[in-house]
Amino acid sequence: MVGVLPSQSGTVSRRDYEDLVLKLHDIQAVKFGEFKLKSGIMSPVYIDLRVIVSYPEILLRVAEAMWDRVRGAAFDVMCGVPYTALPIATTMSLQHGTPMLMRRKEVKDYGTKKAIEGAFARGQTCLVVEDLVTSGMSVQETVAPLEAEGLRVTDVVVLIDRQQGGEARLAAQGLKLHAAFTLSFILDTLVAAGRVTPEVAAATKKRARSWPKNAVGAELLRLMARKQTNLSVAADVESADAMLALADAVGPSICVLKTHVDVFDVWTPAHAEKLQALAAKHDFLIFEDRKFADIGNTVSMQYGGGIYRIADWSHITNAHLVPGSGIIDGLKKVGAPKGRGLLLLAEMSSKGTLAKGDYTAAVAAAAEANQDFVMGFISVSPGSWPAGPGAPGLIHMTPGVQLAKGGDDLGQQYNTPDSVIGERRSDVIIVGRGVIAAADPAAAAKQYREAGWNAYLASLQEA
Ligand code: 5BU
Repeated sequence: MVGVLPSQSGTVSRRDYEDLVLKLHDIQAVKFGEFKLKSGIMSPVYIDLRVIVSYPEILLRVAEAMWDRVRGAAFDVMCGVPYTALPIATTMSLQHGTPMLMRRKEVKDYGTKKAIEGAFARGQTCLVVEDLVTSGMSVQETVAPLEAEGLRVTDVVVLIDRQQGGEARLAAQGLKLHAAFTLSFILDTLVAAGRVTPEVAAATKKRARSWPKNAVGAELLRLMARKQTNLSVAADVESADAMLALADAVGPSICVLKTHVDVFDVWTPAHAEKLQALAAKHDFLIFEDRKFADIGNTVSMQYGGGIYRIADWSHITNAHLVPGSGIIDGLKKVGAPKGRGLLLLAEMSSKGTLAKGDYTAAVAAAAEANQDFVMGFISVSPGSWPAGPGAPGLIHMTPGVQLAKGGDDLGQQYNTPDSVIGERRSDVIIVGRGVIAAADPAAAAKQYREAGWNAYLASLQEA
């Protein structure tokens, strides 16, 4: 056995991981090109780890690479997700003496057949072993029957994280994801070895998604997963009181309430307090769409002070990058100590916008360099940015959304939720008049929520 262990110390080095990527590519467990998936969508990457069973040495290395990642996690038993992960879990069990359980794939929750095979006691902790995580949904199908048997599940280990939101989805359920590889790591390794062109790698990374570094960004992804909504309503109504009433009405359907409080006649700290109470009641985040655009020193005063004191109550605000990156520093000085997040305007929905091309690319670079405070973008078509939609942990929020394509007579241009989330690859739809001008805004918000979330789930599965 010793001869095939990845390294003599028993821990797996970066070189070992890179070497294993090349081996997986050799046996065509990971392939690049254009592949048509079940959904009919074309994908530049195809991963099929079932072939690993035919290569015992690679199977052993895979199991060791995954074991290395969960060092430090505490568990009594392990359960592989059927079928591809079963031989991997078995190998880990044999190598390290941790007992294994098996989930029956065919058993739903009827009859007397056992859903979980093996010997275990209620209250034991079970590690879930999976080959690949995309959106995290198949892992959840294994976690549910384990928990129904009284087992605790806190950690999940996978060979490959495709970076399609799985980590966020699992974190929302209190599950920590450990991955031997991210898709980005695999791509970087194959590009370095000359096996994949940088163009194919860039096309693949366009779809990648990882966990946000900014706390508000992370909270937004958790909130979206637990509340099953990617709808933000733009509360552009006539008064602060009307805004509060709207927030209460659409609250159950939204992840973010977007405000323009400078359009109201009156704004007091009491309004801010009431809005915060509604955010807590309905579980949504507040986004004051202030579009800061001055030098760092000025925006820090505008953000923290004045009549509005935006940083005191708004989880999220946004800024143009026209002044240069000093604007991020100025806002961060005020917002970071309060745990806030910033969106940069990379594109706008209005006709003739100058935010495009090189400007958009510069915004993406500034966001990537400031991910502690910048949580994402206001964007319109991130899926068609030449260098991909920005760093994988950044979130895209897109205004100019209605159920029918169109516009208004002042330059606004509308796309549908399907187009914005599916084709243009944004995360959150921002809807103003589509909801607030409807006869029943609460009902309209439900409709937009459903359209947005269905498109979001479909986009996670395509990957
Ligand atoms: P509408 O009623 O859905 O058109 O409202 C859109 C909202 O989004 C409104 O509050 C605008 O100020 C905001 N918006 C936008 O429409 N386009 C942009 O590029 C940006 C913000 Br940034």
